[in-house]
Amino acid sequence: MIEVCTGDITRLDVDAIVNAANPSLLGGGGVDGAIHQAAGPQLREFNRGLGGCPTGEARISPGFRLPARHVISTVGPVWHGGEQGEPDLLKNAYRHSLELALDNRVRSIAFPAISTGVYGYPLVPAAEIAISVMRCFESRFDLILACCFSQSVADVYEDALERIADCSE
Ligand code: AR6
Repeated sequence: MIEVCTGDITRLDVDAIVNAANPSLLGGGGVDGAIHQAAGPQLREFNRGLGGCPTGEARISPGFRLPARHVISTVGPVWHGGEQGEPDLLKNAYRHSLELALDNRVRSIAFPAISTGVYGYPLVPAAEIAISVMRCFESRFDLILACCFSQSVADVYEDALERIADCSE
């Protein structure tokens, strides 16, 4: 099942929350800053040992002080106008996060709107990519949550969820 919710992803009691990280995996602003703040300094220490993460890939860490059991960090693309492989990179970020979750027996997972903040990806196409990849994995999870920080973002996701009913890959 895919659901859209509004609020702070760091509060969610799910098997895994996904972080919209940068390639260092050592923290930053936005949702990344909030997750590191809530998980505590052990997340940064743990991630130091992971040696970074290229755009479109994903890495897993324990949740430390978070209610979530795991943090899956992925790196979405920076938006440069759409002609530099951004859609495929964003698709890969979602796909690799979900594959890594399955490898770790995660049954419930929450995603923020990857790349749509500091990285500048336009919200509507980003939400369409998020929902279409989620549709392809839906049957293998109990719950995939699209965790939106504001109601206006949630509205865009709800619309995409209605329009995109199946996995098209
Ligand atoms: N819970 C859920 N969503 C949130 C939260 C939260 N606590 N805080 C922000 N958002 P962004 P990006 C939303 O900028 O575009 C960092 O510095 C936010 O409103 O966090 O992938 C990293 O280190 C937006 O809708 O991520 C990277 O350098 C969405 O999360 C860079 O930002 C994503 O916004 C990554 O940029």
